[in-house]
Amino acid sequence: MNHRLRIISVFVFIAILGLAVFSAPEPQQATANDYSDHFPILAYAEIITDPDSGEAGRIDILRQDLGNGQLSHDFVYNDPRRALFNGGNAGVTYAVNTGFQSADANLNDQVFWMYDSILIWNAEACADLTLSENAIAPGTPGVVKRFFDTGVINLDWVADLTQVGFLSAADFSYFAQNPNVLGVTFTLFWADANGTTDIDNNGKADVAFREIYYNDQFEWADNGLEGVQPSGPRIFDFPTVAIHEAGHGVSAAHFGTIARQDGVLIAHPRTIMNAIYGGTLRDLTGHDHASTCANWAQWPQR
Ligand SMILES: [Ca+2]
Ligand SMILES: [Ca+2]
Repeated sequence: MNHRLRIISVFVFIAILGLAVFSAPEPQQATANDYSDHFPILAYAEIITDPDSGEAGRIDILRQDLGNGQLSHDFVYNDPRRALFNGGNAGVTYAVNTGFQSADANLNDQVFWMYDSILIWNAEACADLTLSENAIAPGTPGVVKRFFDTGVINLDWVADLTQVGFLSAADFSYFAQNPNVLGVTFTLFWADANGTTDIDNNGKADVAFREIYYNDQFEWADNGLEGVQPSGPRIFDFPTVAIHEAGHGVSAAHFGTIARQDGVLIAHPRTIMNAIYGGTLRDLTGHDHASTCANWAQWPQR
């Protein structure tokens, strides 16, 4: 059954940013296990936008995401390149940066939700994801944030997936350039002189790390308030967006058919990973279970 959705925002999967700033060193005599000339490139930004922005084409996108619910890029188990940065963990590590919090009045425990949005995926009984936490110094600027500031990708991230937190457009030029973006998950790939790598030969580009940011220009809540208020700004449910973005963080892709019916966008089936935001949804649905199980139940034997 279709579910009518009060449309607040639209997820848009945008393509390559192509922002590699490293020049690869001179090719060397490489062995099968020599990844010393590999470097990270910023490859994808998966964003959620405010449809009231009137951005051309955004609201009227009709799409079908009916694949296996998995992104075309993923972490490599026991990746020696990631191990250099995540403490030597063969699996996937995460970090929650508590230094960039929003002061929005209806956002009571944003740190809890930054954790919970990751752990809800980790809790899937079918999956062997087994995320583990790495500490990050509160207020450490994100790698992508610094990239937008300086044009350099610093080789100093501490986890494979980091909830960086809230930034304003004034603090994050990405949001200044895209003022309608509510939240974004950046994915960086490993590359070498020949381009994106796939060292485990699973047909998926190898992920170096991911970072999630939220736009504090908007009004957020986690206390049940959301939508168009009688007066004042519109309010967006933070847990809903955080769980969706964390889904991208563990390689979940958009899923479901998005259509316009009698002037109203509908999504079918309703899932956390729908390409549109249709109001508060804080539980994984059957499809979300299925897609993450299909991906991670095989970990690390993919
Ligand atoms: Ca791969
Ligand atoms: Ca705000």
